[in-house]
Amino acid sequence: MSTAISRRSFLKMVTATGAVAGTGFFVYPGKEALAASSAPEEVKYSHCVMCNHVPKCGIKAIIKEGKIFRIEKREGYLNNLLCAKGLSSLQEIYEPHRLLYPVKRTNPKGEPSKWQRITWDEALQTIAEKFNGVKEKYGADKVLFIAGDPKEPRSILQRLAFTFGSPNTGTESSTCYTANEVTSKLLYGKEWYTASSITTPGIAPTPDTNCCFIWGNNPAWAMPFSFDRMRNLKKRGVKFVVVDPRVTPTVHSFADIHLQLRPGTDGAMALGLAHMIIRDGNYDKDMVEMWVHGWDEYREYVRQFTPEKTAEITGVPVDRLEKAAAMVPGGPIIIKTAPAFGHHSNGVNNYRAMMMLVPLTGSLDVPGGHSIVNEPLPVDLWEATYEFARSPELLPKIRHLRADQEYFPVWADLDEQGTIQVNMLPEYVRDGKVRAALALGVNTMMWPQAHEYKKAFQDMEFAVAVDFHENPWTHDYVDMLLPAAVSFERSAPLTIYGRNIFLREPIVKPLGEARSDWRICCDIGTALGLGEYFYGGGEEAEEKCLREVVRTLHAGISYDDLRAASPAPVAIPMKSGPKFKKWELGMLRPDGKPGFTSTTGKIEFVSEFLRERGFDPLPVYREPVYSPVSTPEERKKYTLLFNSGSREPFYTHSKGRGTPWLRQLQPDPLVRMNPVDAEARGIKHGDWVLLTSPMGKEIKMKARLTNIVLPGCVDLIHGWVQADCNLLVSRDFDPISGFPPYKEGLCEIRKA
Ligand SMILES: Nc1nc2c(c(=O)[nH]1)N[C@H]1C(S)=C(S)[C@@H](COP(=O)(O)OP(=O)(O)OC[C@H]3O[C@@H](n4cnc5c(=O)[nH]c(N)nc54)[C@H](O)[C@@H]3O)O[C@H]1N2
Ligand SMILES: Nc1nc2c(c(=O)[nH]1)N[C@H]1C(S)=C(S)[C@@H](COP(=O)(O)OP(=O)(O)OC[C@H]3O[C@@H](n4cnc5c(=O)[nH]c(N)nc54)[C@H](O)[C@@H]3O)O[C@H]1N2
Ligand code: SF4
Ligand SMILES: [Mo]
Repeated sequence: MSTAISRRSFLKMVTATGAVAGTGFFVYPGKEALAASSAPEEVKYSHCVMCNHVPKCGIKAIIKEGKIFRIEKREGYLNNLLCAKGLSSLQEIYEPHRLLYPVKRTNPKGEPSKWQRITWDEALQTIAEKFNGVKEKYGADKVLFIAGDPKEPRSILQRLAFTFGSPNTGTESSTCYTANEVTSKLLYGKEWYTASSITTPGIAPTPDTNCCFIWGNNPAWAMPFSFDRMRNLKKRGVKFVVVDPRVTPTVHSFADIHLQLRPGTDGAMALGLAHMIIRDGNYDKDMVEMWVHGWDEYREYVRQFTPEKTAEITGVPVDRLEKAAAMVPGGPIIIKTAPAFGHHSNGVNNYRAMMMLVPLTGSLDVPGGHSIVNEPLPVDLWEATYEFARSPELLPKIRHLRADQEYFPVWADLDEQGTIQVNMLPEYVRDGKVRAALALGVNTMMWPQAHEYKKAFQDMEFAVAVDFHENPWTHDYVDMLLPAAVSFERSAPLTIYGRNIFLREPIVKPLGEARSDWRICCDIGTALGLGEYFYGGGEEAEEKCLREVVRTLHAGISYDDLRAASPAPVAIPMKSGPKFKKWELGMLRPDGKPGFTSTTGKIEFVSEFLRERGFDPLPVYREPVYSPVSTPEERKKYTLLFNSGSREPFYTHSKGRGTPWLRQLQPDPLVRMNPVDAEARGIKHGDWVLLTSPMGKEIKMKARLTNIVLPGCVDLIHGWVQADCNLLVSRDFDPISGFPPYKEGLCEIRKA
């Protein structure tokens, strides 16, 4: 053990100076990471996972002496441009504070951690004793298996949970993608492939697309590769409407019309557009007559959202609303949105109102519209198979033990993949529904009022985290910490572009004693006495798992075929050509009848599923929980509307702050505010300011004065430990999806 600066003091240091320095206990000795520049070069191919996008961007790595020396874009690849984060992934692997060994806590949880290095054998034995102990005393379901933003370990984590007997697996998608999925399932039915493909239209430029809405999405910063593809769409003459309270680079690059609405009023905006489209007869009458359930009730509800009322609620002038509605006729529309759309207390209903515009305008599963995937491969969102995760086989027997059932019955009843809504973790622990956890890549700062989640981990009988680094804001509350291999050191489940399947193999060896998440899960499964499902653990388990993933694709290819083709992909041919309007062809229902898998077999503009569970079945518009309209008293004290967690180009959530290239580009936690609001408060560009909200907490950020944000609005960047914007966000979850209201609320700012 060298003398050291800990990760904690390292973080303080980088906070204070923006510099990276020092070595320490868990610290990778920096110099050894570097190869001699004269050494011979070897080229290997991989994929970037710095922002966990699918499809991932291609990486060409120059290797010398077994170390990555340089990273370049991968020519001839679908996503071949690398953003700043992708280019900096080199620094993530050799970040001087990589965690290299398993460690256990020697002091109480909740205090600054004191860790002791242990062997993998001791770690696995302890985990097995603790988890099996909880299982014997309280039941297997009391152990939670949770993954944060990392997507790749989710299938193996589920296999581990279900085989152990717990239905309680959760992910960060509790704040991210699942609200889209819930919305889509409420409209079209539980069938997952339909739901996921409709909500995420691949912007495949076709001359048939008439108009593209970019709604609550800033691909310029959050999804650079799709930004590029959308530019092609623009070049082909497609018209764009951007719906965003900010004037982002996406607005500058695309918007023929910018609807700069008050945050959180999207539901009213969508209902207002529907009003004008119906008023002008610009809707698909056959579709509505044949395939929409609840049309009369919906049309009656929409009647009240006149242009004038919509303008009053959203703040967008009537003439601009009319211009946007007038763009719709003439062909199918595409609505490009993003998970962040669900970050509202009325998120799902706002979403439903917006997504109903797709069938309303005749844009469902037609050329140039929102297509439903043709001959879907049986892979989950994380590029492994359900069969591998064992969900179809095991989940039906244990799903009644889900911890989220009483809190979010809509989510729980719609979910067939086995991912619970984890945002009530403090309540689950308080109520004894969760007593232990395996946490792969979890960051407590992702939740509103993070201290409650920290306490939840602290109060568990046993919690073990797996990460690249020791992050005190999460790991001070767990009992044990295991070192994870980074993407370049491990295989992926699979990497899939359309029907092209890539095998991503490790390009360098793991540093220290780091292990891949897949192997760690197999090792834990084996230690738990379930070795037959986890190949006995050990170094070869990962490959054996992947062989099983490929086998369960049932696509006529094997793992060896993929390896032989690597780094090129293997293409899975379609049995027949693409089909459209698949519901008419009976392709969406297991019984082969025309229609959808919803309760009524139609597209539910009025949701019977919601009605059965006591919710209003219409896509009702409700004001944000805190807003000038709903809380006028609070508004007097907190005069600014806030939007937290806008993506910025250089970081993914809480990651990357220790990466020198990125930190140089963005050294401080920022709040963007309009110069008008700054001047009224005596704040100058670059001043440190204090932010407060009705939650009673205070954080300190640096002011960036910019016209990107509307006067009266501010925009806070998330993921900074020294300024966690989620302390200002309330836990007023959307009652349907359980999503937090990250993108609405009130706050006040003063000079520090
Ligand atoms: N205020 C506000 N809060 C938000 C949002 C917002 O917009 N506003 N957005 C929400 C959304 S959409 C999301 S997706 C979440 C983000 O969710 P988080 O899960 O908080 O994302 P990260 O900060 O990336 O944290 C991931 C952790 O996993 C570790 N890690 C990364 N890759 C791996 C891996 O492969 N294996 C292992 N074992 N560990 C790994 C990282 O070191 C890090 O500690 O935040 C949510 N929180
Ligand atoms: N660089 C980078 N890229 C990322 C990530 C990252 O952390 N960093 N995270 C990834 C993840 S997990 C996700 S979920 C995606 C998120 O991707 P996006 O959803 O595109 O990201 P955001 O910047 O949170 O939000 C998009 C836009 O929504 C606008 N907005 C805010 N409130 C409202 C509102 O009430 N109504 C409307 N219509 N618009 C509103 C914001 O002004 C912003 O311009 O990004 C992914 N890409
Ligand atoms: S957009 Fe950037 S961070 Fe995301 S996969 Fe591509 S290169 Fe990596
Ligand atoms: Mo996300």
